[in-house]
Amino acid sequence: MNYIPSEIETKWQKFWAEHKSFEPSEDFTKPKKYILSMFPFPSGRLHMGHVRNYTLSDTFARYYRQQGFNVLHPIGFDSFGMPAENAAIKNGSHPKTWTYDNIDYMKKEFASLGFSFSKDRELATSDELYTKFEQGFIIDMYERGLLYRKEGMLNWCPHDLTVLANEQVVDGCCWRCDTPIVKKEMNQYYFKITQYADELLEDLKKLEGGWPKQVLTMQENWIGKSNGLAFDLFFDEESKTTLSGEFESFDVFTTRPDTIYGVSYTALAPEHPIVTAMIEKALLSDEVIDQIKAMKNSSSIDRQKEKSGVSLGLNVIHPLTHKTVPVWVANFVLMDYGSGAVMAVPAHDDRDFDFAQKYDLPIHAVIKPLESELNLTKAYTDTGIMFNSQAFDGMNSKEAQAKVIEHFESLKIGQKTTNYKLKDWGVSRQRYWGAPIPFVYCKNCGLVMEKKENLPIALPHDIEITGEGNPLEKHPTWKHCKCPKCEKDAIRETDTMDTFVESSWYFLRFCASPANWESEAFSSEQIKYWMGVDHYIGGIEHAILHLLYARFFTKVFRDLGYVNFDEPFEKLLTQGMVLKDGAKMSKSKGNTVDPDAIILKYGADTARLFILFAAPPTQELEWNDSAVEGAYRFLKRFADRAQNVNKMNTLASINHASLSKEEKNARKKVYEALKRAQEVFVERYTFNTMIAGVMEAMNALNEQSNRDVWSEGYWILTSIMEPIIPHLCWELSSELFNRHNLKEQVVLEEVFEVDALVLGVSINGKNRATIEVGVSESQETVIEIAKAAVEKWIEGKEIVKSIVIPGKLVNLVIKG
Ligand code: ANZ
Ligand code: ZN
Repeated sequence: MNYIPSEIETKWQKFWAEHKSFEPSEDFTKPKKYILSMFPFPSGRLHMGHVRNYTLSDTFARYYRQQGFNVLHPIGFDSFGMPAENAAIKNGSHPKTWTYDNIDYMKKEFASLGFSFSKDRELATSDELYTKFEQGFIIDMYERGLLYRKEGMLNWCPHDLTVLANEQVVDGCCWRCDTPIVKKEMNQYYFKITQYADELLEDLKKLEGGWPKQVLTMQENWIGKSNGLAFDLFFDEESKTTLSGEFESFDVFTTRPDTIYGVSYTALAPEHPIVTAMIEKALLSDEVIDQIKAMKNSSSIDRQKEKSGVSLGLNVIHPLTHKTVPVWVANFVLMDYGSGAVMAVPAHDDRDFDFAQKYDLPIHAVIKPLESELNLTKAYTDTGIMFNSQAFDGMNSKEAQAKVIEHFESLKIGQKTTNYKLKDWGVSRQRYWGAPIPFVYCKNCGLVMEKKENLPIALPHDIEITGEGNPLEKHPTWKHCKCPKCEKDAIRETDTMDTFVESSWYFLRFCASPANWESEAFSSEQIKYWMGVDHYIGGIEHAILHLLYARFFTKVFRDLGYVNFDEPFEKLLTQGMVLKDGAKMSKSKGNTVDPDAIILKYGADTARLFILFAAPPTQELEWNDSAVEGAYRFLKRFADRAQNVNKMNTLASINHASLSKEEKNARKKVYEALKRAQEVFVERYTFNTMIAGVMEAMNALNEQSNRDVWSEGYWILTSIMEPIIPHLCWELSSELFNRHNLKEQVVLEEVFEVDALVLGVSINGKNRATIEVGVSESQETVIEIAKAAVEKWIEGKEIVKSIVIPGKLVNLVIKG
């Protein structure tokens, strides 16, 4: 066959579209696989990272279809978000037009790559139908107390003019535009994800084996559970007077109760209410106030880097020694963790040590190493033996932690406490291109949620996007509405939702079918059958945010009675990056390769083959033009060998025993490749080794010319390769086998049977020769063959003993 990819590929893409070849069945008695790749943002064009991602999921989907599974392999677009608005600002296009034009283009690209997505379930999260169901869930969550509104200090991106979730602040900067964030006091909506903190942590255990370790660790650290002691520190009389009796004490949290006797100062966050009150009451000098303001305004990275602080001139009483301890404000104390105040132990904590050095505060050591001397050129943060700690002296500091907590509890001055780093998820965004939060403010009724029958609360189309402020806020009429409760004039919420809300449940939406697509988000039977996702494939950059939120939504939906399981994604495959010249492909570096150009030049099958052959999925993939050429040449050769093959509808039977050595070897290689393919899909997904197996088998087939062996080999190899190079394999398979081979293949074990063994022959332990003997040969015959092989060494000698070690060697012991 003359290989012309453009012809073959267009032909089969058309065939698949016309025949709706990849729609899953709603026969829920069949075994199923749900194969999902993380859906793309419709940025305009696919990049190679996308191609890799969807080639991987497509390979799984096609493989499981061959195996007889009912396969759901859907695709959608995560289509709300800022880039659509940025494009509007830049070139005046309407965000909706920009988004849906991009979607149309990317869908064509998907088709040109031969991806076997279900067409019926395609969606964009900016579709009004999607918004309608999402807003319904938001209302359910509000009714359950899982969504609330509060005034808080928020991360504000001065460039994008929007609030960011903590997760979207990377090293103190906006995750999108890298502008340092500032703190701003605003009202916003939060999901109570912290209510699920413990379950989100505990259930990571259920994902062991199915998810990469690295991702589990990242999630664990993000949730950040710490056990420790919380207790109150009381001001001394003089300080209470200074504070005019308004504050008696403040609360601190420590994970090192064993260091309690080493406390030499305490520190409050610059935002702490006591500090705020002192500023308001003019209890601090202007100079001190300025210093505190500077701490508040500096970005969170700077606050972690260079320590700064100032004394408040107040003292608290140590709860056990009753000595006075000075109170400071310190930039490294964060208001949104624990209680926003710490007991500082410079001898045993790095940050406290740096701070004490800088401001010349005392350092009291209370723990020393077991064997060496204590050296306080830096903090000693390990465990050790306690001293200067009254009744706890001599104890192991690790063991003392529980004891100190017990002591505090028995005196009723403190308690064991668990803290989480995880914060509630702030979801309000002051942007146009997002799902409106379905609430209304009414003068009579306060905050009122919309009625479900009024959903969706859709976006207005006539909008002016300038890049300043919230376009919905500035729209002349949209926000004016009637109160759903009392029918009087009211104002609509103009905040839209964080786009991570949409991606937190899209995998559930795909379970709906054309039968109920319009009427409900999904049915419980559909969810029961399709979930969990068997293979979820996507980038490691989603290891924390998206996966944590999707897990949270799943647990909430379970508690709302919508789903019947705890975790949505059974197996997670995080693909490596695509590099060129050693660097991640990116527009700014100018090292991208355009998928469309590759398809035009070589065809989609070459692109797919190269991507899967160049590296195992989890590793980085270095783009290599000559390897792309190599993949193309392999396909040409592969197509060319069709001339050696008989047209047939079933696999012909071959008398294996009667074959030549080369013919036997060719069959063995073919079945080895099949075995490997079956292992690769369940175990390590190293498609590169699977392809290598096919290449080896092709070489072995080439070494012989038996047409039956060729035909059988080709039947099997085209079926192994179909998930990777579907266009060529459908073409070959329909030409030669009426597509009968595109189904499960059975490994024929007889081809692995060995009929000759190679044995070493040694004389008095010294290796002298090797022999080949039949597997069923008797011991006596084996010895005779061995003797013949070493004749020149044993001539005229007496053999006193002959030992056969089956499968390995024959040792002859001779005299003289
Ligand atoms: C005294 C102490 C002594 C501490 C010592 C550590 C070592 P994780 O593990 O992250 O939970 N801390 C508490 N609240 C804080 C806040 N709002 N901002 C900054 N730091 C805070 O860490 C808990 C430890 O971090 C606590 O234990 C406290 O310092 C500090 F040798 O208390 B520790
Ligand atoms: Zn009202």
